[in-house]
Parts: sequence; structure tokens; C-alpha cells
Amino acid sequence: MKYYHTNSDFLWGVATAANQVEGGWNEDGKGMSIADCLRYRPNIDSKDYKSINTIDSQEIKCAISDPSTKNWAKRHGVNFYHNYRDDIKQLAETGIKAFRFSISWARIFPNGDDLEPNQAGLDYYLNVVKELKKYNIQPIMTLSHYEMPLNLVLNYDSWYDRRIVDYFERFAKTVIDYLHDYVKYWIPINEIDSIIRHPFSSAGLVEDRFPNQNFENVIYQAMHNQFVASAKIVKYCHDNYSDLQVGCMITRTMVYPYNSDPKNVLKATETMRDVYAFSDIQARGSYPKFLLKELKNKNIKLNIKKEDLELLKEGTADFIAFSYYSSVCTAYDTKGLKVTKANRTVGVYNKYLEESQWGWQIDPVGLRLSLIDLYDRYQKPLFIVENGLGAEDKLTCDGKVHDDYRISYLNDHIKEMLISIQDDGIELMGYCIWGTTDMISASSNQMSKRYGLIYVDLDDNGNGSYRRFKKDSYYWYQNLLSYGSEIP
Ligand code: BGP
Repeated sequence: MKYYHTNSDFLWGVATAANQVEGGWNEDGKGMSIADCLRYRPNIDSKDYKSINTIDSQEIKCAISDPSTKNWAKRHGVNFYHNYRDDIKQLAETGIKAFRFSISWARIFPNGDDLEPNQAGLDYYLNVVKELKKYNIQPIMTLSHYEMPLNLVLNYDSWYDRRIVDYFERFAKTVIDYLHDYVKYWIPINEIDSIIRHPFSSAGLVEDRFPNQNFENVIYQAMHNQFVASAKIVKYCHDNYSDLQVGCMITRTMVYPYNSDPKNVLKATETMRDVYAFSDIQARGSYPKFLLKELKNKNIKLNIKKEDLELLKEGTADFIAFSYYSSVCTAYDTKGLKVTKANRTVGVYNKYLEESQWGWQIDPVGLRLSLIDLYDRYQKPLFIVENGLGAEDKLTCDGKVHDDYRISYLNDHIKEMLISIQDDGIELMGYCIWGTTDMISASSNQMSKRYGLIYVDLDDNGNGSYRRFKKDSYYWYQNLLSYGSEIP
């Protein structure tokens, strides 16, 4: 038996996002956000991400005219807005050192373009971070995690509109100035690459609002604006608060070739290049040449100002944060091959791997490969800010949840991570399990896809008591954080 331990400053933690847990969607001055327009669809096949996360103007009208929380799951979340003290206390008792969460932009600037912030919103987050500090927990703060004020969609053109960069900057600076004494680690935009896969839920882009434009061009322009905004925040922190660290955050879905046919290897390399482009821009400070060529070939024209390019260089990320759930295979000809999906990435089934109930293939070694690849590429500290298993848990009549499948998923991934720290010479700041309590799933808006260490009594129709129950995985994590990890 061999025991591996991490350094005492390693940030073992948990992660969540405001729109998936908070609720309180119209309380204390909060404005309506894009997440409040995503409909609860208990009966839809949750693997059908496109229809869930792509909505049209008509659907937004429906959402605005319906003030209920019943149909719109993220409006009630799991009531973290009111229950945060108790949730944090329970999680603190596992021994975590980090708590990643996000700020609802619409709680601070209800319309996005307001001149003054909503003080109640700022105070709410101040209370949350003070509560974390009480237990010596480092807050890891994401500024934008799949939400923005709806007004910026309706009266502007979301992230396609350059003015949103200024509004985001105002929002970010306000929050950083207010909370910098408590929060050292910042992430401007969650999974910045997700704008390509789900442009509405990630960046508020509604296709029918751009009738005379190539929507792909719109998406890429919005992506560029997000890079500029992100770099501005990094620079602002570096210029004003030397003790703060700002990371970029990407979705890491490992992509393998289906087999050793060189054509499939090439296909996998091309796919991985697209994945890397997002971290290249933020970690190296410039657009990779291949991406510029690719855009040109597609006749996509971006409005990139000269000063943007300088900014990207000046505002490179201090660390590379990423989510990791799964891997996929890819093939140049997919005819006859079983298709699979992992975190909204479509690929080909890998016969060596098992899959989750939602068809995400489970691949702990892929995490180790990701750590090696990312560190070799950037030589910057890495941070696993999301890793976890979505599953349908059962609450027993005596209030227990026996989620041994989640324990085994987490255990296997952590093992690979620890081996990588020990043997691969990578630099890793921390590891956060995706899932504090259960929460509303991002891609399917369902409650039944659960990730938490703590079960929340709430179903897919919005019924339940919101009571919390610790799962077996909660006690397992607590044990791991107290005694360290054992690797056979
Ligand atoms: C990541 C998102 C999270 C989250 C997680 C699990 O991509 O950053 O917000 O929810 O995936 O995804 P899902 O909830 O769709 O299963």
C-alpha cells in the first residue's frame, strides 16, 4: 500500500453556481437573468441538450409573462439564497478548504446597464464569503457562470454587443473592489468555450434576434468579446490588487481517436486543437494561427481591435481552471458507430469505458492525461474546479443515500490526480467536487440529475421540502480529507 498526500495548501473543495442553487430569483432587487428563462422540462430526453438550451424570442416572452417558479427550475434552485449558512456549515464539516461559487450578475446590476449597483446584492455575497471565512474556507469566485441580466439580451445584442464588455467590466470591478479582502481566487467566465455549444444559456445569444447575420459569425464575435472582457479583469486585478489570482476556465473533455487509423488520429488532433484554442488565447495571450485560418475559411469576420490584441497579451491568466467529467472518441467516418455525448460534446462510444446514466463515459485516466497535457502546454498552475457524477439517487426511508457509484467515480478520479501530482511533475492548486448540495442540472434543467454530497428533497416537478440529507459520499469525502488518500 502506498499513501499519497497533498501539500497543506492544496485546495480540496466543492463547487457550485448561483443560477443552479440560489433561487430567490426576484428577491432583494435582483433582475431577471437568462437562466430564469430556461424551462423545467421533466419529460424531455435530457440528452437532447440543443432543444433544452437553445430558446427563441417567443420562449423568452413566455418566461417574462409567467411569474411562477413552477415551470422554471432555476428560479427556485435549491434555496441556497436563504439556506447558505446551514449549507456552508454542513460542507465545512467535511474539512473542505475551498468553496467555488458564482455571483449572479443580475443581483448586482439588475438590468446590466444600471449606473449604480444593488447594495442588497453586494451585501448578500459579502455575507456568504464571511460565512466561508468563518470556517477558514477559501472562496473561489466565478463572475459569470451561465447567466447575465436578461435586459442585456432584450435591449442589446448580448455578448455580441461590444457595450456588454463595458457593463461586464463595471460589474466585475464593483464586485472585486467590494470583496477583494476576502476573495483571493477569481474566475471571470465559466467554461468560456461553451458559447460554441450552447450560445443562449452560456452567453444569451438568441438566433432569431440576428435575422440578417450568419449566426456562427455572431457566436465567434461574442466569444472574442468575452476574451477581451476576461483579459480586462485579469489586468485590473494585477494592476490594483497584487495578491489576487485570476484563472481562465475551460471545459476539458478528453478526445481520443477511435482507433489507430491515422485518419482518426488526425480527426482527434483537430478536435483537441479546437478545445485548446480557448485556453491558448487566455494562457498565451494570442489567437492560435490555425483558428484564424479556420475562421477565414468559414468566411467568419471578426471585429478585433488592435488594442484587443494587446490586452489579450497583458491579461493572461495566472492559472488554468477546468472542469473534467468524461472523454469521448472521435472518428473521421462515424457511420455505423455508436454515438455518445459527454458534457455536451458529441463523440463516438469507447468500448473500454463504462458510462453514467446520462451516457457520459467514465474515464479517470483521462483526467491524468488532461493534467499532463495542460501542464506541459502552459507550464502554469492547474486547478480542477469541477469533477463529479450526475446520477439519480434514492433517498431511503431512514434518510440515507447510498451513492457508492459516486464514491467510486470520485475515488478513481482522485487517485489518478494524486498519482499525477506525485509522478508527473504537474503543479495543481486544488480539486473541487462538482456538487455541494444537489442542484438543478445545467444542461437538462432537471433536479433528478444529482451531483451533490448532500441530497435535497426536491423532484423534477418542483415538489419537495428542500430538506437536506447527507449522502454516503459526504462521509467518504470527510474521511478522505481527514486521513488522506490510499492508493493501492
Ligand atoms: C459544467 C457546468 C456546470 C454543471 C456541470 C454538470 O459544464 O459548468 O454548471 O452543471 O457541467 O453538467 P450538468 O448539470 O449538465 O450535468
